[in-house]
Amino acid sequence: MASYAQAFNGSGWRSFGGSMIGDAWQRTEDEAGHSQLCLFNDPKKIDVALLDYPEPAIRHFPNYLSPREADDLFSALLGLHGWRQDCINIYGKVHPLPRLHRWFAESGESYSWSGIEMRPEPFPVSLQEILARVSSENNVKFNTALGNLYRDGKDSVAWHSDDEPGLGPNPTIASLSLGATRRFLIRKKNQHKQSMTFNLSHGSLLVMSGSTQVEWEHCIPKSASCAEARINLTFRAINQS
Ligand SMILES: O=C(O)CCC(=O)C(=O)O
Repeated sequence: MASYAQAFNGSGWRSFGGSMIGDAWQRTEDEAGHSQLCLFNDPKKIDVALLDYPEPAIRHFPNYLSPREADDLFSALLGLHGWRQDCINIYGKVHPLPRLHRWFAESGESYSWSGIEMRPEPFPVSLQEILARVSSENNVKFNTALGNLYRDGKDSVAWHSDDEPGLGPNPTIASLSLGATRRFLIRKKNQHKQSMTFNLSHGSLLVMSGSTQVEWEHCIPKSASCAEARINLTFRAINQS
């Protein structure tokens, strides 16, 4: 479990007056005086949370799935046919995306970004129970999921926010990780020095809500030491109207 110190060291956060709320909550404050709360010491439930007080913005559940559940889901998804290799056009040059991906949608909701039109496919049986669980636990009716398959550490996703118009103004995104542990970096858009790193391991869930997608951006950098595959699913609630 990443500790409070690991999560916040070097990113400008400091403990604020030692005020504790309940058993394990501690308020922190950045150099600009923004108040946040973080929760630690409960490895079974949650690792660290960054909050726009009083609304949670980022919550990390390192052991969200049991090892067995995570293993089964990982092999079921890895075995699916149809992981797509798409390309993007950057300044007139075509580049293959450094990962494979696919788009699950309950009712044919579409998704397009940077000129890529994702063809919706129904949620496979292996994902239906987890879709219901993540939805009910977060009080959000997730109806789609973007799946990313990182074949090894050469695959990555660049800095971006999940802020497509169909997601609404302050979307909740629930991000489930399977397979190899990869670093997930998140930084304040207008102040890159304010950043955090989460090591997203097999079976973990990271939930971003509130103003996270407006104010922060995230990425998965390449990792020279990673030779294993990883699958990430970001559950999203798309409003089609
Ligand atoms: O792989 C991850 O953990 C992040 C994926 C992501 O940022 C996205 O799908 O928008």
